[in-house]
Amino acid sequence: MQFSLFESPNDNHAPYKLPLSEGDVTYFPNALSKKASDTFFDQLQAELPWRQDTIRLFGKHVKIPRLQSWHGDEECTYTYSNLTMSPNPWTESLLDIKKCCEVLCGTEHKTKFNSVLANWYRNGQDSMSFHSDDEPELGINPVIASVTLGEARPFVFKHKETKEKHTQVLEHGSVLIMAGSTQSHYVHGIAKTAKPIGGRINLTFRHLIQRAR
Ligand SMILES: O=C(O)CCC(=O)C(=O)O
Ligand SMILES: [Mn+2]
Repeated sequence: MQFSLFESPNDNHAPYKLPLSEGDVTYFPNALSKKASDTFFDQLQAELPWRQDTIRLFGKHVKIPRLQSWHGDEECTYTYSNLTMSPNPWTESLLDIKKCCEVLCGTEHKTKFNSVLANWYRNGQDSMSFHSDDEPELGINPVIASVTLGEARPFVFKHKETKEKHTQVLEHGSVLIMAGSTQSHYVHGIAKTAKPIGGRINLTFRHLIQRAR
């Protein structure tokens, strides 16, 4: 790695907790330097084996509105929406970013990640519908680190019962850490937009728990 991963800290870069009534979400703007973020965006776009998967929704087969690539340790097979993904191997860029997220999680959450879902939103028509990251493999109260590279997009939390909403624009080089009971109480998603916008890559680092065989 020939560049600094972290910006030198200043007031604009200070992390803050989102004002959610439940759960625990911390936003780190500019967690990665501009140069590192630009480089990672280009590398990941070129290197990852991106695919547009099909899921079953209300009995129908539909293409998901984005490209994705699942990576992780050998044993990290992941299933969501009836889609089972075997892990692609780690790349050097993914390992560098993983290390950075583990440092950010350091003092408070002490998490080591063993897998990552990469999503490539090619334009404003690509999106992710409301969901929680609450698959059984993630365990109770998972810590998930979400890295944004490229176009900034609004990320919306919606409380499952009160319907309270909170929007955080996720900027280039930012990391959002979701922890505690966040997934139990909220769904989250990225809406489509008619605005002509550029591409965005999002990486969600996770720790999958291996079931006893
Ligand atoms: O693109 C994002 O910011 C959200 C991604 C996400 O929620 C997921 O991968 O589960
Ligand atoms: Mn999610």
